[in-house]
Amino acid sequence: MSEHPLQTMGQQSGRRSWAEPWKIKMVEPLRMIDRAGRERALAEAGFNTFLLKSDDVYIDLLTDSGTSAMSDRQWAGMMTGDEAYAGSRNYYNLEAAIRKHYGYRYVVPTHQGRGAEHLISQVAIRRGQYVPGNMYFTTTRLHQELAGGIFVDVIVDEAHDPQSQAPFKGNIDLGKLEALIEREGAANIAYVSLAGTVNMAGGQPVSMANVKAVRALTAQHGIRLYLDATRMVENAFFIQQQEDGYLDQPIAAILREFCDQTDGAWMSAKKDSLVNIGGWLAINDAGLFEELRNLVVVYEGLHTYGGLAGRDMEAMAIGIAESVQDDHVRSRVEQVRYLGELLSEWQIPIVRPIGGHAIFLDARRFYPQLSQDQFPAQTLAAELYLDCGIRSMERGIVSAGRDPKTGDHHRPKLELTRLTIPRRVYTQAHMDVVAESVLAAYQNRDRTRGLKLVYEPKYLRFFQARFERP
Ligand code: P61
Repeated sequence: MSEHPLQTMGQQSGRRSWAEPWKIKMVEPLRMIDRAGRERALAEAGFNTFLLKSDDVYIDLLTDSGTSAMSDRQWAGMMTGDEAYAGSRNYYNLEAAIRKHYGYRYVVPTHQGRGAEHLISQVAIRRGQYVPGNMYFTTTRLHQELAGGIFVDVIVDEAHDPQSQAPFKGNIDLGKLEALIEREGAANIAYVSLAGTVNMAGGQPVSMANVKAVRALTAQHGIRLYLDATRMVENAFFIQQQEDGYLDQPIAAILREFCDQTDGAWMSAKKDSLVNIGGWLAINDAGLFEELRNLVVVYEGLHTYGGLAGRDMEAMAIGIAESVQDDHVRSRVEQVRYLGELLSEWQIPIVRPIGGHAIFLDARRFYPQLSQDQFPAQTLAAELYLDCGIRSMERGIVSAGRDPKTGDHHRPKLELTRLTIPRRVYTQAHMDVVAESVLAAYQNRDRTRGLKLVYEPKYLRFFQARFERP
């Protein structure tokens, strides 16, 4: 502990500070509109942060998807785009990067993650089959259901408890998975859908021990194991920091070891891979690849571009290599932790442990006076925007949608508002401003009223739903 009253971030935690492994070469101005303007913008957006114009947003924490800052090398790579319709050199660079860092043999590019989810769901699910997974993700589950699959949540119970301190809350509960296999029979399981980290649980990681155990169980029953690798690099960081025997292993090696347990993966490269657009699907089975290659031309584009420009594939290939650098991952996840520790210190209810890509405010504990039908997480997102123009995302009852059979709301235990941190975009000063805004909303919590849903689209309703103040 230093004897000086003003302390750096590191000193406050009794350690040396870290810093981002880059400096800023180009900037984009930010603007905060005034309170009256924010009131007007929010009402016009139906109290839905997805419907705000980004020009009306000051600090945009809606998502970490496609919002990263690319490096000078990625921008330079864009200039080497080979915009041939077929066989672009950038495709082969992308294929090599995925083979090297994720380890799968066959690669199908797609325009983004859900394009890949669509293809794998269509090819690997027969109508009526079960798809066990470690918590739902909105687009993943929808594509599984559209293909006739029935999603079953087999994540550990701790994942649904925002206060549980378990270090690997993304883990699959082997007992739940085994019970499902016994009850329904291995032939009625399409595949196991494993995501690392688990977005809806708060960016929580899966341990290496867990993926190995899941691998052993699925192999025993001849069931395939597919990975949503969207934030697997961040997952690898948590394994390095928290799981026995990994502290001296590089992120890149941990990532490979994890992926090697699985039969294939899909990816929204808009997250870990530091690009503004792109995705892929990669597998080891030649027969399945043949089917996927046939299908990708129907929905995305030829199998050597999958809906992407050559330059986008080049930026992705370079982004993959940058994304597995230890100093990059560390500063990324530690920035998220910095914000989370500030809020925790101030007794503001957030999901613990702090996850990889975002801070998830626990809206149930924030607004105990509101029932889930008054949309506490949506309300909190609205309040944060009103306070100083910060855009966050509802991850509660609105995001969970309705049961396709009964038409009732899914009622998730987790009613959360996500402050998602883009990669390489905001500074520690921005995090301080965000923390103070959350504190202001918290201090005003008793006076906050809920919302009423007035318009609801059929699919992925949270994107376009509209609300009013009752
Ligand atoms: C996000 F509100 N995530 O977190 P695509 N898997 C996983 C994701 O996180 C993911 C996709 C697949 C987004 C964007 C988004 O309900 C929403 O490239 C773990 O977005 O198609 C995307 O990848 C899909 C926001 C998606 C949402 C769905 O912000």
